[in-house]
Amino acid sequence: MTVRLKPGDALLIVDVQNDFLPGGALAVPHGDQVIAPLNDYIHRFRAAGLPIFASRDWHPPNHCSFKAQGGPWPPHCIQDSEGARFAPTLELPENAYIVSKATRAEEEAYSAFQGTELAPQLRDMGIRRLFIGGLATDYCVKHTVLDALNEGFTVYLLTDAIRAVDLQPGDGERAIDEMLAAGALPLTLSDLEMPQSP
Ligand code: VGL
Ligand code: ZN
Repeated sequence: MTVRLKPGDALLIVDVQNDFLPGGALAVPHGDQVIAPLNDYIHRFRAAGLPIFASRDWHPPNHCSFKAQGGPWPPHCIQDSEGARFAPTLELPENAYIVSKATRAEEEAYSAFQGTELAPQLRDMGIRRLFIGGLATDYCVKHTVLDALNEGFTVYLLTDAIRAVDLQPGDGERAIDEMLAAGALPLTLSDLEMPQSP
């Protein structure tokens, strides 16, 4: 399958933050392997003049998802901490749109759409198709993709630019199955073609 980029397309990079990389507070196994392919996507979208969005997990220190508050996770992606910064080797452009989520202590939000203005912002910009990759396949990527489909966007899942936490073996594969069953379309870099020149 080949897909040609066109106006109305946007790249959405989910949570490629230090705490989700090897050595981070909530390291996703091989999470760093999404960076090189995502940089390739970034370069394609920039060359095509298409917008790039990057979500970030952006928790207060007492967030409900942390073990001290009875949640499942160690503290991670605390607002303004080093661990919450985007991976330094991710080549996000100056004009990338940043979406901060799960910013309130009482509410977990795996999806970049939950509690944010992302959907209206995308609609205002005339975006119809989203190309989604990042971390982690079985949490924030999955929930973001499912919400994007529910919001009516066409979703391409960048299968060469996602990695899973895999708390239970197979979680990542099951998440991919669920996203595809819900209507996401799998895509890798080699499927992508640049816009037709006028
Ligand atoms: C995530 C677990 C906790 C994610 C965020 O970005 O997938 N996972 N918070
Ligand atoms: Zn989190």
